Amino acid sequence: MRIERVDTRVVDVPLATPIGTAIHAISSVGCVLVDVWTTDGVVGQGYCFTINGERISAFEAMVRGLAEAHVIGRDATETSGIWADVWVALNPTGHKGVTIGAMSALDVACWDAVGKTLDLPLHRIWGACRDTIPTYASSGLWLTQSIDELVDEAAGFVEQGFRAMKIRLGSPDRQHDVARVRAVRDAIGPEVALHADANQKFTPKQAIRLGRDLEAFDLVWFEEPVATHDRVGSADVRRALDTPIATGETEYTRYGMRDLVEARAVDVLMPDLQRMGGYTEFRVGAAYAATHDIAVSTHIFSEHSLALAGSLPGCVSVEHMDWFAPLFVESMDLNDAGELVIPDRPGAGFTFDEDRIASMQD
Ligand code: SMN
Ligand code: MG
Repeated sequence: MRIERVDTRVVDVPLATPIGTAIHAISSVGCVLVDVWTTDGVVGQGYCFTINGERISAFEAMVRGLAEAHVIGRDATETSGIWADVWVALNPTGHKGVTIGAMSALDVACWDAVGKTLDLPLHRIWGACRDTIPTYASSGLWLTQSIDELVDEAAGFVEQGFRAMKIRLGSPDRQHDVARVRAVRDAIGPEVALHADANQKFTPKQAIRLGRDLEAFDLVWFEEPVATHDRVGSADVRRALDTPIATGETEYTRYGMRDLVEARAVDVLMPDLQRMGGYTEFRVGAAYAATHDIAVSTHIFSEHSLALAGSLPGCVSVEHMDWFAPLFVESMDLNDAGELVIPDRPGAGFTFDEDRIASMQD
């Protein structure tokens, strides 16, 4: 399965409605789609993205540069070797941001080609551990919504079959965040799990005060309470609260995971497929987390994270974000227990929907 060609294209996928967090205003996700073609005619697919497509051409250029120097001409099974070579080559440029995001798209595409060639789902190649994984509805309960809208949306998630969901925090007035969480908790009742995400909005003191006010609402976790670089602050918040702290989506590679764990800043690690650098490095980060008995929950990239969840015993949930669904022919399958089914299809289990993508490029 020698790789003979790598194609890239950029597509802007609009969100159903513009949304906001404490630090984002998002109306679309601009994606670089990567097709890795092997000499057997198999295509492996991956992507990376930026919010609103900002500076996405830099990612496409980085994918092309890495593909030409390190991927084309090699066997698709050489994922670890490609990763190691790219790591060395990127030393002068850096191991965060555009470089690692581009590497991620290529690594996922190579793995997808391997699975499709062998006609096996990736979680089976890596060693399967489950058929389904808990999830939570994450495409909603934004900071920009009124309390009435939050309550309606939360009820809608329960109607769709979700048994868990995530609300965003970060209102200028602490009591407003408390009122928002109370309204959603009242709407869904005690049996449905509720996560909360502050997107790094708070100082440690602010996060502790809010976190104490929110202890009564039995949150699954308080996510990114403080700036991602403030690992000591995150550890302070974690020590002060009973509610578990989830963080890690803004960190890069195994070393970002290590820094959070060593600082005792995290209860649930949330590696992001793009910022980890793809499946190969995500699995290294997850193995490191396992040596500390730290749970892992995947950050966005819902479709492509299912193969990871199906092979990582320490994975406790996959975030259900619908942003990228229009890219794929196949849909994520939510079962009657409100869990996502790990697809038993070859490779990552998802293929680009060419007609839909063409219509989005018009
Ligand atoms: C999030 C990430 C990226 C964009 C918007 C919101 C959020 C999450 O932190 O964890 O879903
Ligand atoms: Mg988050």
